[in-house]
Amino acid sequence: MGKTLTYKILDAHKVSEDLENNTMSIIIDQTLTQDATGTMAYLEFLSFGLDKVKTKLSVSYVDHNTLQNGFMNADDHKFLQTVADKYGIVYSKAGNGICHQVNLERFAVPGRTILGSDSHTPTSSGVGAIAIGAGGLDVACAMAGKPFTIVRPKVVGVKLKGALRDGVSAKDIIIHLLGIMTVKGGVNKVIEYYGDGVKTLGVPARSTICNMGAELGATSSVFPSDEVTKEFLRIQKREEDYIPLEADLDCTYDENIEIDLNTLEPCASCPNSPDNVKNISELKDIKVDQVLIGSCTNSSYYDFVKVASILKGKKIHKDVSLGIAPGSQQVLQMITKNGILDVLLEAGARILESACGPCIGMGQSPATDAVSLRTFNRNFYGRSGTNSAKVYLVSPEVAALSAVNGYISNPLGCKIDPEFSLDVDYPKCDSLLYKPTFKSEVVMGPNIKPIPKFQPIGNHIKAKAMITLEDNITTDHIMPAGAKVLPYRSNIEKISEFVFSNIDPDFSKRCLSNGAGVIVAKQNYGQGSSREHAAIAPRYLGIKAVIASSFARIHKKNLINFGILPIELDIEAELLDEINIDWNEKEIIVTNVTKNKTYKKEFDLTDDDLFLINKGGLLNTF
Ligand code: MIC
Ligand code: SF4
Repeated sequence: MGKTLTYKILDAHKVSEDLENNTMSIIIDQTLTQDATGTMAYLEFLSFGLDKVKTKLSVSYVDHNTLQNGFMNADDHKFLQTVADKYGIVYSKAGNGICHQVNLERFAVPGRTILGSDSHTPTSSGVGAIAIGAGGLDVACAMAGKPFTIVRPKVVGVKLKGALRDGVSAKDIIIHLLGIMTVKGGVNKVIEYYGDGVKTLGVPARSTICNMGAELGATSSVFPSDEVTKEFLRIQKREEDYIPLEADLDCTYDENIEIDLNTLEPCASCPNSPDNVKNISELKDIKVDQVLIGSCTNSSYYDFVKVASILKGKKIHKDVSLGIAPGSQQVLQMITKNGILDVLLEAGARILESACGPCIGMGQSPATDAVSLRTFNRNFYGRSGTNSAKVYLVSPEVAALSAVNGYISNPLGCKIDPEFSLDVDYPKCDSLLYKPTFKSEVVMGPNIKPIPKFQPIGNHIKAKAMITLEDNITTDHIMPAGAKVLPYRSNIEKISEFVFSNIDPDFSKRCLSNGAGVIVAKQNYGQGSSREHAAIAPRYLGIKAVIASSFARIHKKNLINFGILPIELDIEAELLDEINIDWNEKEIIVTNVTKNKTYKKEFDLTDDDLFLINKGGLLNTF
């Protein structure tokens, strides 16, 4: 029987597998980090005592904390630059662009495995790689040459049929898929695209789709590497990286979904979840206050060609603020040369830095109760910096047309203006990329604190429920980001003050005054970001276990990496109920002492996970 593309790549990188636990370990060819998760990842890497990274390529990007309001972020950048230079890592300076956009342009190679300390790392899978998001510690281990272990993924075959109509975009494909699969539908799966519709999508469009596979909770997504990929690599002046790759025709998928591109409608993810999907035609007439175009999902040259085609000769509505963040220096240069920047400026756009910016709450927070249309990938509660804002995730076409009209508008039929050709020169633009010289000494500013040491949690835990939560709690709920909190990413003691602060401002004080605590939640706990701070900071506050009906993949691994026991159970609990947990490698017994209820389950983590929890986390194993 033929193989899926997913398993062609995974099997070519497999170093071992554990059939009993249904896991496989793969060697990682390339890594990427960004600054908000990178400082921890490199502190962890430094603790291994190696003299250089062991990967084919590792790149350290600065794109998240670029707002330098005080010394902290600038100190982090300096630390990252000096570590990169000393240990053999390419450094992408602030201003060079969003990690995933630059990685796609300059470094992603078909057939390779890429591990990144950012959940949207699968953006690079648009060229036919298997790119996976992970916590910083897992990426540090990959840089040290250690294999990365995943649950053997199920492969979902998504057959794309036909071609998109004018005004319908790759973003609509993935939003539509989110409506079908939901934000937990992709956990421990790879979403593999095939069918005659694939060849109608350029690499940037494919990457938009792979990018938001993260919102499905998927391990990765993948497109074949074909003539379209070859052309993309040629215009990026690295044709030599091309190899053709596709699934065998007789392969079978674990799940099958078919999407008819010919009939797909422009759609949106409505507040506050990417899987709250409606067609634009159902939303028309909603007044819009803010429109933002950019982020690692939609900030390619191709996206701005579509935006400029709609904005050409028009002015944005007087009640709308339109912010535009080109994804990279390359994109910025291209829109400057091709007249697109003029069109945007004449329409009334505000040009933002080539960085994550408002996507991670770094500026541009909307007004109270405002409607904000964003071409981004996440509209979780509070992420924009304004809790009452209503954030809709849309395509660049919907965003541009709505900015002109002042209300949500359907771009069906909007064509690309031939003035803005896609057949242009793609400048190499590596002026903010630095190859390592192995000469620097590591510089560590005063805000960069050592990672706290944690003791093992022990097999008999007496604790209290420090918070009880619903389904789909995101890492933005657990460990908020934004301009106020992000500067403390290298300082666990300080950042722990902000755990759950958007939904329960007393959480951290309550934890510290109670000693041991547990978190009780429902389905898909920890969806979203790879930030390991959402595990380390609660652990610092005394959280020993999280009891949830189910977990998101990256977060579950982060909990284990820092010695917190993830228990998959649906239990009844209220705030401050006394919870006892007795566990060993065979079973877990959870007792809600206050409610006099006991729950039992088999121990279902792997031997490796058990080892890490018994040790008090991965860092204690070195
Ligand atoms: C995000 O989009 O939430 C982030 C910020 O890029 C995170 C990483 C982080 O929290 O630093 C991610 O997606 O992993
Ligand atoms: Fe940056 Fe937003 Fe992409 Fe995260 S989702 S990497 S914050 S642009």
